[in-house]
Amino acid sequence: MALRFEVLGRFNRARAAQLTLPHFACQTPLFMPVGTQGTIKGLTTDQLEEIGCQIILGNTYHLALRPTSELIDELGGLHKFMNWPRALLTDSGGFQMVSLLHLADITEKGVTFQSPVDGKPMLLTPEESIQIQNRIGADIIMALDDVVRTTITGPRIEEAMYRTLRWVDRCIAAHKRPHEQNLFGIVQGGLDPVLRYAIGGLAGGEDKDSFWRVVAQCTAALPEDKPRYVMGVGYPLDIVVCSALGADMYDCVYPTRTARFGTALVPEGVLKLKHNAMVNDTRPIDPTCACMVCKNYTRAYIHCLVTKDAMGSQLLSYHNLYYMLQLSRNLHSSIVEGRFVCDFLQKMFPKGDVPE
Ligand code: PRF
Ligand code: ZN
Repeated sequence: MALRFEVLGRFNRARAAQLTLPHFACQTPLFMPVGTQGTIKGLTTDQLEEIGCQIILGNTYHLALRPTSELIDELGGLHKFMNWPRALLTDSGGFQMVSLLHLADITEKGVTFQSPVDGKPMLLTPEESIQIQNRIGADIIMALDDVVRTTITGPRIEEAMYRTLRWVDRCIAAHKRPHEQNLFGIVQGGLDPVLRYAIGGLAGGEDKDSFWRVVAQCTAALPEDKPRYVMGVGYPLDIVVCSALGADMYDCVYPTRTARFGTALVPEGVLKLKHNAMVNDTRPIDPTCACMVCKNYTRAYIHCLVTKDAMGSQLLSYHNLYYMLQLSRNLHSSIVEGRFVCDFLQKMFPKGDVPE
């Protein structure tokens, strides 16, 4: 087995655990920054280690197109190629194709799409997704799933749920490196409580009530001794709530994407650095934050850079990822110490108001 999952503490349904992978022993709840193309936009791998990043997510679809999985394999695998000694996870590619290419067509064989390189039709099968991910060499690889929008209803959701189960068997059969890489299954099922067995396919625009309800239902049904990963989540509040419901792992482009639009994550919510009020504000982004950016730069300086110079989004990405990783660490220690993050909710909702 290429994975060990040890629960170190519990608080009601929340768990704090150590997830030991071939390249790193990670502490959960675990936020995984997204490095689609083999890089977290704007940060070096040294900086990622410095802020305590434990695992990075890469996308099979993007890496397979460029530089190609064959080249990554030839050059010694993704860890070596991107100079990242800690853990990596690759997503299987189906979700990215369906969300990026509206022309993707799903049949029992796999996902057919038009190559963005030459426009030719291409087919990604469960076997091929696993073969590509075996070449890339991440610590965790994901099964190819049939992803449908959570906002649709009817028989298509049931079809996607059963097809994803059939595909996971094909992925298991195709997996050639089970001693070095862990294959994670994904179960689809939309928002229908009858169809739902496990977690995936959420964060697609459904309301929080339905989303949290499905996570609660899934974590109750999933094995206690295995990590539970909610894909594509999320916002700080979602990570806190899902962790309270017993989920362990998350990934999201939000902290780095919102940074590029000039938004910082702070305990009170968000701070818009583009705002005119920042022009002569000499405070750091977050006076309570211990990151390199908050120690060294003012809001006024970042306001001046933001959208004008790449350094603006780099500094904001650094702070935002530090915020998410610090949140994960706080969740871990508060669960172990039996005081589950009341401070997070008090700062985010000082008037006791309820989010949308
Ligand atoms: N499946 C895969 N990747 C994903 C998701 C999914 O359902 C989501 C959630 N919508 C984010 N990333 N394979
Ligand atoms: Zn900071």
